[in-house]
Amino acid sequence: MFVDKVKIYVKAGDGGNGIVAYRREKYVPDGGPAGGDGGKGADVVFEVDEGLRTLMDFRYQRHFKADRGENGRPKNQHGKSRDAMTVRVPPGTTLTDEETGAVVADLTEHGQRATVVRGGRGGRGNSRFASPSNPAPEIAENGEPGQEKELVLELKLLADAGLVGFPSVGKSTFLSVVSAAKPKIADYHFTTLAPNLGVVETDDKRSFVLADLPGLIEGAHSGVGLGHQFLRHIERTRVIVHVIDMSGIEGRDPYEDYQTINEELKQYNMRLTERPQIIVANKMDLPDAEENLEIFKEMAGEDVEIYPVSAVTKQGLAGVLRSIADKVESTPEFPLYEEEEIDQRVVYKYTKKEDPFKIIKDDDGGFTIEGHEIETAFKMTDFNRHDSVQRFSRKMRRMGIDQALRDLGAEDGDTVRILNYEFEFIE
Ligand SMILES: Nc1nc2c(ncn2[C@@H]2O[C@H](COP(=O)(O)OP(=O)(O)OP(=O)(O)O)[C@@H](O)[C@H]2O)c(=O)[nH]1
Ligand SMILES: [Mg+2]
Repeated sequence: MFVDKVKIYVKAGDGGNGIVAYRREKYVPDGGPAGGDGGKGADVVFEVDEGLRTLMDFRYQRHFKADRGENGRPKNQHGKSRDAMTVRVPPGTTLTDEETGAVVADLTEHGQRATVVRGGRGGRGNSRFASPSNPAPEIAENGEPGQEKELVLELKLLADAGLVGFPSVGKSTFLSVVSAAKPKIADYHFTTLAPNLGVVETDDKRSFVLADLPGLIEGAHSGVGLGHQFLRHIERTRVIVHVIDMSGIEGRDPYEDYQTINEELKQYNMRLTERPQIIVANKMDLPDAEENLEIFKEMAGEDVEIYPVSAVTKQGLAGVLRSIADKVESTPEFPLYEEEEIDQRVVYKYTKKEDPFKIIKDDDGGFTIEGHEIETAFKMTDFNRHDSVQRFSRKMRRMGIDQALRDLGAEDGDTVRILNYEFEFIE
């Protein structure tokens, strides 16, 4: 089965917790703090594996959770950090952040890697909080939560040229006679349900990769027929090979076909119209084809390159293949995304772009506090330790949350909620 679009969830490992511990040594009556830091949680990294051809494996595994860092240990020993979790994808995979729509990475070359979510840092152990005024603090931080994301993975094949056209015009037949590929061929519409790739060699010993795509019909961009979903596979191709049934054997007008398909390409993505296009006038072995070709040439004008062929009798193939190879060589690659569009930095920017916090008045008179920074601080607090709790309340004060609550009318004893926890507001 060919799978070219999936949605998955990735979560980097949380940092390990720091711990509270003290030195207990012979002849040292009251040892100092000695709680180690937690280790860093694992990142999630995507890597291209050229042995993969589709995104099929992701139909069975959609959740990827990386390892949590190890907790700190006594005697100031730090917990172990975790190695990144590697997720393998086929060449041509684009990763998009489902929430923001930002392109996270476009992975095309074997071995290319992208870190998609970062593991949390380890929480600090109590020895890090020692100060002259508090030489034996009862504070340890929990690990920082790992980042998480919903990602859309799309496979956009890496072909040099792509065959487009109405159903049954002979796209698969063409691929089958110019390469070793064995696509299904039949006289009904939508025989091809997923793209096929073939390696073509020209008579002057040049080669390129040609993709055979499912047929398009009018309205494909709005989902008619198989829709335009497969057009994502020609986004990377340098050359569009537009196949037309010049015999008109199905009762359609070849020139209208030509215009309809071009309109669909435009509707899908304006930039497809920038690609050089070669027209394969197919089925020239059938009656009426010659006459239709003359009319077509007149309508299309001089500038349009037309190659009359018959995929069935193999007439005219060498010339069109050479011309495709020429165009593939002379056309620069079309970058799918501008450099600045691929925003690897989203990973780091995440916390900063959010509001510091938001307070919602609940129906029962309580208050809910939301915001990445305060929620992270909350998760990193060990509420079993008095000093840790004190530190958290200082943070709330410093961020201005206490004052904001007061401004909204909070009084002693009111319920305040963060995430799924409740505590009391104390003046
Ligand atoms: N006479 C003649 N018939 C052809 C030629 N090329 C293809 N055909 C026939 O046209 C029909 C459709 O061919 P396909 O190659 O499956 O067409 P397609 O464009 O891949 O169609 P879809 O996959 O449905 O979009 C088959 O019956 C082929 O034998 C040709 O050059 N001459
Ligand atoms: Mg086909």
